[in-house]
Amino acid sequence: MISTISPLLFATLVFGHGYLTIPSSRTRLGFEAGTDTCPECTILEPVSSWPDLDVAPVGRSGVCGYNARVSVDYNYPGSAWGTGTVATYSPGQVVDVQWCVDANGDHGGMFSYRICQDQSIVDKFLTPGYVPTEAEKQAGQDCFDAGLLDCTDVSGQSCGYNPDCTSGQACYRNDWFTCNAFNANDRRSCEGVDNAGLNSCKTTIAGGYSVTKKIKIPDFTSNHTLLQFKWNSFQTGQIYLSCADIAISGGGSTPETTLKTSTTSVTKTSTAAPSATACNNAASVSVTFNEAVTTSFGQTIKIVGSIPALGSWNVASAPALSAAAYTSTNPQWSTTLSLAAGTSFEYKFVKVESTGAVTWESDPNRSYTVSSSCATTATVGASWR
Ligand SMILES: *[C@@H]1O[C@H](CO)[C@@H](O)[C@H](O)[C@H]1NC(C)=O
Ligand SMILES: *[C@@H]1O[C@H](CO)[C@@H](O)[C@H](O)[C@H]1NC(C)=O
Ligand SMILES: [Cu+2]
Repeated sequence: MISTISPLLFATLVFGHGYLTIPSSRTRLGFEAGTDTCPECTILEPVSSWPDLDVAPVGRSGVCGYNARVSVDYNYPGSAWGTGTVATYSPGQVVDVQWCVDANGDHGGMFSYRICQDQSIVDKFLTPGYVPTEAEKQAGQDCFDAGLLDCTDVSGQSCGYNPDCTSGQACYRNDWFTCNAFNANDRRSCEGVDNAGLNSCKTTIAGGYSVTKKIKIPDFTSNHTLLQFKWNSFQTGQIYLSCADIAISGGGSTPETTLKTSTTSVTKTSTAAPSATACNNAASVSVTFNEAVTTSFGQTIKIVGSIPALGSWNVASAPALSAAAYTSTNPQWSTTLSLAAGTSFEYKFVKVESTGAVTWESDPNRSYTVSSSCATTATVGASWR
């Protein structure tokens, strides 16, 4: 059904979001110091955030996040964060960690915590006044990716699969933490994970809901290292990154602990990539493009871009999206296209009036690379801009 809805509702798809609160992230400290006026707005976008959770380069967002709204780079110490640590843990300790999702920007998806065990890499993010290069930021992220703190490392913690992810997709894994179904009627998305009350944590747009989990600190010590939080949005092409300065000290590691750790990491490899060795690379991928855009009767949304399947920048030959799933609360246009694995292209969504008049999205062009892994489906979530 197509209907006109208020611009306010559209804004809810654009603003909102989340950040690490416990331990206090650099973002939280920046907010508390008044340097940052929207801690939940530290966003890596637009990127492919779903279903391949770790494919998006971190760019200038780095491992700790870049808040473009206030031009704050959290990848090096500032006056209010990064020169000291906010928590001290011990190796193997199980600790509570918490992040905060804004009531208007709860995009569902999955989240994770990581620790990079290479001190020389982490040190790049601890030096006051030194701005890591994008290459160093990416090298940092690669190290954090290798240091995923699995949900399943904590005995007794329940670790599920995301209801918006299907078996065979790259997101189908329970070592990450998951939000509830994006469109669930009850306990939806990330706010539904704990069902915490509104304003159980602080955001600036519509109030926050806290999401608390347990992680197991790895068998590793450092006087100053970083705990990274990463949330991949299901609904939008957005990833939220923050980090906290922590110390891990004490607790000698026994031979048993070492043995257990190596066993765990073998298990972890097979959990993290369940089908990596059991598939042939897909020749083509069914890529679903979901565009959140408010339209009125007679308007059509198309996707036009640099490859023939997207009309080679010619709107007349570009595929139209379907409004079959459009509702006033979720104004979603969607299409699924079969695209050759590995293809890279640029594109935009356009709004076409019944008169034929075309409105283009604002610059820059969006870009996408079709995965060339086992996945045969992918979803790109976007909002009109
Ligand atoms: C941490 O600091 C203490 C005291 O300065 C020092 O003795 C120790 O070697 C440091 N540990 C590491 C892992 O750097
Ligand atoms: C987007 O792509 C078109 C076609 O290649 C190009 O003409 C245009 O300059 C691009 N826009 C930006 C902002 O790069
Ligand atoms: Cu958002």
